[in-house]
Amino acid sequence: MTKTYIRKIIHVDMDCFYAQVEMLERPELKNVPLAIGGLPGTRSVLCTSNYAARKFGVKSAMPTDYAIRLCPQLIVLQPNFQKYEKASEKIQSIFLKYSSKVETVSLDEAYLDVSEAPSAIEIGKLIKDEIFNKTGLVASVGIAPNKYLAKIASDWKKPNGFFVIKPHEIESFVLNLPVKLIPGVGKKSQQILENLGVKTCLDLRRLSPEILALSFGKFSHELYQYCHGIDTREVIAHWERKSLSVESTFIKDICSEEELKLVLEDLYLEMNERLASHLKDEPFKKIKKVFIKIKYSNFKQSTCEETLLPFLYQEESFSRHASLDKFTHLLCNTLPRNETYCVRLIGLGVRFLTSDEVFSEQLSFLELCA
Ligand code: TTP
Ligand code: MG
Repeated sequence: MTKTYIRKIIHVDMDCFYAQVEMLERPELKNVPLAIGGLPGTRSVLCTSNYAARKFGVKSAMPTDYAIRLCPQLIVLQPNFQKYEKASEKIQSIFLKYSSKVETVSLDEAYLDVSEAPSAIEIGKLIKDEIFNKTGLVASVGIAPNKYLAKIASDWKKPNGFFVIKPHEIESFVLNLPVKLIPGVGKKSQQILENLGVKTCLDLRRLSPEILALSFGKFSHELYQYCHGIDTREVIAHWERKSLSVESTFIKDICSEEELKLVLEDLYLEMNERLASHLKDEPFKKIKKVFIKIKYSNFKQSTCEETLLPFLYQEESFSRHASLDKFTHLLCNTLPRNETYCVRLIGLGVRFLTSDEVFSEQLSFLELCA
């Protein structure tokens, strides 16, 4: 008789990460509503908020000014990414002690495949404790036989959560699961499902495959699998940064090209600093594209990008291959001609050559030499 192979996946997600890092440094902020993001009066949005602020409805991506209307006593701090990256590095190094298969999703979130270990629950507890003992930060941990359920599990009892979905519990857990928690089900899909009378995975299972395919096309296959608790995605041990960008939302819309060019100059300097800091540990990363993003006062967005001959970042090579002039040119190409406009946000960024692309680049070079 063959034994079915059941995976053991742990998902770790730090609680209100940026806010927690700040609260650790300034304990007086611990029990007051706190948010991290752009300052009031600047039309920026929040990155996150602590749980005291969430009681007022204050959450990520909310405009700061709106958040303050909901919670007038809200304290807003500007983000300090270096601090969060430092905390994240400590957490990542803890993960690597417990599994070589760690997929970093973002600064505060990772999947670990611990299928070979006798007890995923024991490892989950050890990780949670070690994160707290070494950093003073609290994580929520979810454990399940696949990635999608492990992620739902880590969110299930947040903050300071620890929740396990064992293989034999999947069926009963999934039946009552609201479909809005399925990965990839956003506002649009939710609306379609609601129109079809679907709220839970059980409702979803009752839909005919034809209706599912008609309403969701290719996504219907994943939906079918998720509502049956199935997710075959592997934990991919290496995460790579594919792009890096900086942006600025203006206090007042800018309606002139000359003014935008001045802002671009500042952003270009910031971009250079961020690249230097990010790439000091990855000096072999090559830049392959540059892009500009513009958001107009009516919230419409346009982007324009240019492909470059891939080059290694250095301050000198950057100013040569991805000069301020190049970005200015992209900006002028993106702005509408013969039309008035007002811009609320401008961003600029680079895309990196991925390791797959580096590999095929090397392969074609070897073929050329053969
Ligand atoms: P999340 O893990 O989504 O949020 P969180 O850690 O703040 O809160 P939770 O307890 O619900 O996990 O994101 C991690 C960090 O990423 C968050 O602290 C700030 C940043 N972030 C943004 O900058 N913008 C966003 O829209 C979101 C969702 C997160
Ligand atoms: Mg988090």
